[in-house]
Amino acid sequence: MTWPEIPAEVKRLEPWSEDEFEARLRAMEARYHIHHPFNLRLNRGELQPFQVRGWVANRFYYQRCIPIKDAAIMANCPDREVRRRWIARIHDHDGTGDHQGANAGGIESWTRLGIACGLSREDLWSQKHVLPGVRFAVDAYVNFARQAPWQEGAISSLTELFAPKIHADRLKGWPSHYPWIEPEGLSYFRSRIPLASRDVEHGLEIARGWCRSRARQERALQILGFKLDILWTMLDAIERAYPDDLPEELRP
Ligand code: AHQ
Repeated sequence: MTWPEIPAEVKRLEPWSEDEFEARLRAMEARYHIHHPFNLRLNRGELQPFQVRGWVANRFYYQRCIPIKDAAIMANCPDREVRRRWIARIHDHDGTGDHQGANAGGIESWTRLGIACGLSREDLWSQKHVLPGVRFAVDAYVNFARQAPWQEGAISSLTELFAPKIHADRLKGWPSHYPWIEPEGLSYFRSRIPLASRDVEHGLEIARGWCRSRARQERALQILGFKLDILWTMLDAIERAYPDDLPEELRP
């Protein structure tokens, strides 16, 4: 990653207090993809079924790459206590035990969301609908996690500071906006809210421990901005690929 240079005079400044540092991370909410025009239309019920299906099929690529990203962070992490907590993220997505029902994991829940929207399992797992811009953004996230210090990889997951609201918006609006979606397809969003809060707690702990200097605090803001750009760029690609007047034969 070629980060913008942090000026030497900034690096020399005293670090922000922990509260100030966290407030600056949270202030980046303005760049969260909840504010993206495509997401605004999605959560206002203004999209046609094919546009929702396009979003679900592309976001599936992000979801199935999350445990790969988390495994990359773990592979870089020598701290057993951190790994003992971080591995929960992999189980949340890949499932545990018999991998059936409630143990099937978030990727399976997202598959069920796709089927509830009228896509097939093969539509999702074949990656046939994955757009270049979505693939490049998601792969940039996975490759960042592989190459960065594990603490920086952990910090990049802190976009979930802002995630509970976006899931709540879907649960509140979609049943009336999109009655054609089987209601049980929304269970992923319901399951994610407590998990996001748990993960953010751990991510903030790691960020506080790692970012003891102003330079590292500034880098943390750059990392969070990078991940916010990944989420935003995915919606840019999806919005452009699925205009309202997309010819019928090209619609997912
Ligand atoms: O479903 C999401 C998820 O499992 C994760 C993991 C986390 C990470 O490790 O980066 N981020 C994340 C997010 C999920 N859903 C997104 C959404 O809008 O549904 C939000 C996204 C995030 O905020 O990073």
